[in-house]
Amino acid sequence: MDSPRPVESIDRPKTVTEKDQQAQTEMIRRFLDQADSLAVLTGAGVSAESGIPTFRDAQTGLWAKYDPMELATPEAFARDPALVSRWYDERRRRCAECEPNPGHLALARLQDELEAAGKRFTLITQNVDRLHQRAGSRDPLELHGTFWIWRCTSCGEEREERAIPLPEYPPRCRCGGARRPGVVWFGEALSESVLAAARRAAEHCELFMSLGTSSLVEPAASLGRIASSAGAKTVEINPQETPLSSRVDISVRGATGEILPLILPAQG
Ligand code: BV8
Ligand code: ZN
Repeated sequence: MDSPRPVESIDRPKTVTEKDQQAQTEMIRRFLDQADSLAVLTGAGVSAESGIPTFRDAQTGLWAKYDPMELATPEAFARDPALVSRWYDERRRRCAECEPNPGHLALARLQDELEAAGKRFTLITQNVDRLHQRAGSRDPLELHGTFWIWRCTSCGEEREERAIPLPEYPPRCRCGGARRPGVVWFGEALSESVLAAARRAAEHCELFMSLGTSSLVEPAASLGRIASSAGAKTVEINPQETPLSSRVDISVRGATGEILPLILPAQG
């Protein structure tokens, strides 16, 4: 099993000094104290320090010759349901061997602290690995679904599939239909109710944090723009610059597993 990448291996521009970062985390903590509602959008970068490759990372081994953007489509599943379900099974196996990292745990604690203080907290995730739930986060909005739920392409029956490895590729429903992962593929519409709830949270929050996402995938990436246009304070944490970086109030060049524990109120 690939061990989780040490944080220092994450390529981080050298320009940001520790002092800058300290000033940024103090300012984020002030934003948190002042805000009565927080909406957080997470992307694959939040799971990176658990050892789960992001969509931007080169794929390895058997999957090196495939482009995730190609595999994560209804066309790919229609063309080769066995290959695509094998790809998801490989990702599920790797995920089952990984643990939530300090970034996931900090977000779960942040939700506890804010909700205990009567504040509103909404976690919106693009990730399909459910590491947020394993870290203790409650009721995340899963914009892109999850590969722990599989749905029959014939009768539509949905059920949690925890068997690793899957019994066959693709797994079969009782009705004989092929089951597909319960994720939203490129070219597929997101759940209207989940997207509406995420948009509402972005519109009404006083503080919006965009964490570990390249801000390239729509309509998830529009949430940061909605929040900043609605007047929320906005924060981004990412070792790399993204299309959102120039729009946010604070853009921290750092790893979420490193930075998020620093913005939590001191353990009291
Ligand atoms: C749709 C599930 C319409 C599958 C995924 C405009 C409007 C609407 C749609 C589009 C549009 N323009 C283009 C589109 C089409 C498309 C799209 O956005 N394409 C992009 C690529 C241009 N969007 C869609 O198809 C969406 N559907 O709009 O449908 C419609 C309406 C009606 C009827 C029919 C159709 C559906 C998109 C959902 C796709 N499914 N996931 C699966 O996982 O297998 S998205 C997939 O990509 C993952 O969820 C992943 O999260 C996401 C990639 O984004 P990130 O999470 O940001 O991950 P990424 O790898 O990109 O970046 C990682 C970041 O982490 C990096 O910035 C890196 O620097 C950073 N990082 C690394 N380490 C760390 C870190 N950060 C912090 N700490 C670290 N340690
Ligand atoms: Zn069925």
